[in-house]
Amino acid sequence: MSESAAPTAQEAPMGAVSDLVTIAEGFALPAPVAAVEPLGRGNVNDTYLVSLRGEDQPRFVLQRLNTRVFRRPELVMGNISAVVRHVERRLAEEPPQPGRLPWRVPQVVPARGGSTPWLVRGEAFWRTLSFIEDSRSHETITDLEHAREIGYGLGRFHSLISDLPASELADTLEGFHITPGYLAEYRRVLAESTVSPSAETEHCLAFVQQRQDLASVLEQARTAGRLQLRPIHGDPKINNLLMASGSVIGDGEGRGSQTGCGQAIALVDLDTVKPGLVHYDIGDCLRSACNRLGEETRDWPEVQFDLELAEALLEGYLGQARAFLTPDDFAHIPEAIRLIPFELGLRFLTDHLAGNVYFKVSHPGHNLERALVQFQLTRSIEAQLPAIRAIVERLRATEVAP
Ligand code: GN1
Ligand code: MG
Repeated sequence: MSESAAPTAQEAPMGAVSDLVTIAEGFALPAPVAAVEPLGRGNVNDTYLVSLRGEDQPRFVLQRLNTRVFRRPELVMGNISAVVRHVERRLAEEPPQPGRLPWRVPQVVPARGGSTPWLVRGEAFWRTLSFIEDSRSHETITDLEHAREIGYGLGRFHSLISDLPASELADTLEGFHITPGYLAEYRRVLAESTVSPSAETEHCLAFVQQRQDLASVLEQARTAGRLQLRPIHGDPKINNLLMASGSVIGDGEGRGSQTGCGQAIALVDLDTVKPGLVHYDIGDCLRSACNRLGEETRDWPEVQFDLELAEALLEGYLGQARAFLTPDDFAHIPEAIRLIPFELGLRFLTDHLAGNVYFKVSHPGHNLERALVQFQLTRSIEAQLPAIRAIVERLRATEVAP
């Protein structure tokens, strides 16, 4: 994928609120729309929360897909529908997990009177999904239990899609998470960049220079047949894992027993579901959750990879996922933990050098700051790599209670 090839700098400005209401009403919602307001902090798509008129109506998530990134948005919708169908079938077949709230899946809402689950208005591609009520998401990690739940959530999702053949999903974002491709793109953009050099850019350029040989570690293992393509989420960062905000778990006899508050109950933002390596997801989840300052901090010199959080997260993950991981999968987890923050830093840096054409930015230098955060995180991971390897090895050898 060429992230910086797009000619225009930013998303077109948001539509007026009345336009958004009209667009939302183009979907088969159960009641008239009361309000549409911005939701979350996506770096690529525009996302809104839709409330309906009347008591106790469910809410919905309206999104405008960025079609400069997702060039075939109808294939994105096809992948989402395939995964939702598959996961629902699996959930219907399996017994409830004791002590756990049910896993939840967003529903795709069809367009009113149409045969598609999307609407095209001018150049814009819109779609609507159900909102997962009684949940909350976090921009930064709270504690070890939160980390364990994030790991559980990713493992649960991977486990539920582990028997969906990757060949049933379209490649909706060619080159996504293929680090050598991002490196080639970086070199191309750097050669043409007119961004004035600064101490920070020089620091980043040197950082990449020293690590370019690491870029192909996962792709080489895949080409050699040691790692296999599977369906993956593609973007399991901390704020895409939803935690229950106070529900009660039933005891099966109509009585509520224990509170499930804080349990992971859904993994949302399914746009990047496609064939890939589970390692992309593992690396992305850890780089996002084990940096206590979060990926948007400006205090990049203070960024660290927190080993304790990583251990708890991996423990939660393996409690669900160990059954379908091979010895080669385990062996590549530490490298993935190092590679994915490096890759994201490279993507942010490239976008900075290209003039911010891919990720939304709120101020000049925003992508450079984000790159510095990811590179500092990579440096911290590198310094702790022997300990990370020891944790993965210990968890591989120990059966962890799910
Ligand atoms: C983008 O827009 P959002 O936040 O869902 C990006 C991810 C990055 C992430 C970093 C399609 O995701 O790959 O990890 O920003 N998504 C795409 O915050 O490029
Ligand atoms: Mg996303």
